Amino acid sequence: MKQVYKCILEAKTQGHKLLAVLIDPDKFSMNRVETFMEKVNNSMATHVFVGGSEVEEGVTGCLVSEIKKYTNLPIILFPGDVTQITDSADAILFLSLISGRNPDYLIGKHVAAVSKLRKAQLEIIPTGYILIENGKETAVQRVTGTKPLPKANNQEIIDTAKAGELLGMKLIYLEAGSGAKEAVCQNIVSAVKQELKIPLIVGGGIKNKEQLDAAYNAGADMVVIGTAFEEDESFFSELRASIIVNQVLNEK
Ligand code: 1GP
Repeated sequence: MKQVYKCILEAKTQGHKLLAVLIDPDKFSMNRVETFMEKVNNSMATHVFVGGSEVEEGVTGCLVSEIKKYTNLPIILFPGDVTQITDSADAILFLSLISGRNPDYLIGKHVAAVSKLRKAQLEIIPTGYILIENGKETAVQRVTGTKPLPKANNQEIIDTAKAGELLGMKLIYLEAGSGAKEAVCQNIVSAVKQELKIPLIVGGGIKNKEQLDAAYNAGADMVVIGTAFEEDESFFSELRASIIVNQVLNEK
């Protein structure tokens, strides 16, 4: 059994940056899995996240089983709803939407998930999920009926992340939203990073290597990218090329 959280903690301690490729079952057809995963395996990706805001019941389980045939990377559920829980993954981000004030996403959905989780072998990783304003309405905002935290209010974002850590959450995820116009800005990432002892995930609107590096340099331990890979699979080659350049430079 993969020890997913332990490996994330070890990577953080050693300064190894992690990259999760997000696959949204609602936007992904089953017949793309094999070729897509070949590209994922040949890239710098370290994890696969599976989940979406609105996914038909049963689809996530089938997709995870198919992905598993083609990769050894850990597969982590990033569920928008209880119906997306499937035992075929390795772990689940047990998300609390701590930027919002909808009790369903702070405790209600968690209670509803327990009967499924009790029977599953999934590693459960409690995660404080913080939605940050990015200039347009996101699916998370619409589905959960919550407002994102204003991006200008650094202190509220920092305090929210710290409150999540103090509540015992094991990861904090700063989210601009899928396909966000603007990724979470570097000063927010670095300010939150300075407060936290637990690993920090950053996602939403990251579309190129410069933005990926900017998130890492600001302090993200793991970055999540979905839309950029969905829209242009050549982004994988861009990442592959940069790994090779780094290897060559390191060997000199
Ligand atoms: C969304 O953070 C993830 O929940 C990834 O966002 O699709 O914009 O890469 P993108």
